[in-house]
Amino acid sequence: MTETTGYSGGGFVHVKNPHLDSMEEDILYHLDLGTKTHNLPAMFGDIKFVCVGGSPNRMRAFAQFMRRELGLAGAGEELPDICAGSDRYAMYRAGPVLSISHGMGIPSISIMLHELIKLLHHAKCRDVTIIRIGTSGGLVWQQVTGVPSSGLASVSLCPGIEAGSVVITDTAVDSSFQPRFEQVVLGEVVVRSTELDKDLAEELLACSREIADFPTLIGHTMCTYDFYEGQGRLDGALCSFSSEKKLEYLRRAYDAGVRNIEMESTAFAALCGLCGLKAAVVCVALLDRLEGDQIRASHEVLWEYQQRPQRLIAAFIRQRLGLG
Ligand code: R2B
Ligand code: URA
Repeated sequence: MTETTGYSGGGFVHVKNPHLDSMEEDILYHLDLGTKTHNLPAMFGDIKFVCVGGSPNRMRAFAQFMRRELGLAGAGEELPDICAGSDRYAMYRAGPVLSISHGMGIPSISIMLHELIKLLHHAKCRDVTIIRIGTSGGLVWQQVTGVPSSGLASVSLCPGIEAGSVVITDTAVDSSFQPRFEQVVLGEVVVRSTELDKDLAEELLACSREIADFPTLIGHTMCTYDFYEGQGRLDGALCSFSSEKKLEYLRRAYDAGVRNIEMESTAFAALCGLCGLKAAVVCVALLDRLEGDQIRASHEVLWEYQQRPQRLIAAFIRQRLGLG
């Protein structure tokens, strides 16, 4: 069974569940919010941008950064965690921007997104843009096929990406490089499209041109169910393949258009697409997976890398709000 992307009338979020209407109360358990306990339209009705990312600390830092970028009162002060009653996810607000953590992997982001999308629906939010800002492993393919100094042989250098580059995803693909997300529902596999909003990706790329100090590109993002074996790493507790097999797989991924690898994009693209949300995925590459598996950069370097998607999204939001 295949499901296709949905578009929202009037800019509202589409929940596609007939049972919700007959529920007297909707408890968003993992967010510690609910339709009876909270006035969701008053709390969230004016949200226009939702940014999601793996780590609670990073999403708090992003909300603080956005408060400064938007010139909001109280910038620099401690921000309250809207989901403080739950220790699963953290949520912060900066004016029209909501910043939420989703943990690692598809099951974790799926639970958060179901509840977040219902929250946006109950709050009657309109014209919301949602962006995942995250980290990833990059694919840089440099194949030397000869000795250049001899003047006889040729060198073919495929354009790749260096660590610290930011990848804006055009299509999220699974570990067979297919643009699909498979969800098991009542024991049956349901296949969902993982297309993302192409215009939004181009708008973000145009924004990135104003931030000159790091490379940004558009490419496919491969989403896996695991960080180690699932991403072809040789350094997990289990590994049954050779270094050559690993490189051959990553090379095939590169040839299929994959420029980075992470663990949430297919589920994110599928859920947001079906519910009519304009969605983008913007991830920094922490390393070049063709050079190694371990993340060796210092904490300072990694921290600066992780700020790159945040800076790009801040520039985009400022521009959308006419502040840029
Ligand atoms: C990127 O980084 C995490 C693994 O280290 C995972 O959540 C992802 O997608
Ligand atoms: N996140 C991933 O999922 N993979 C990497 O290699 C780095 C960050």
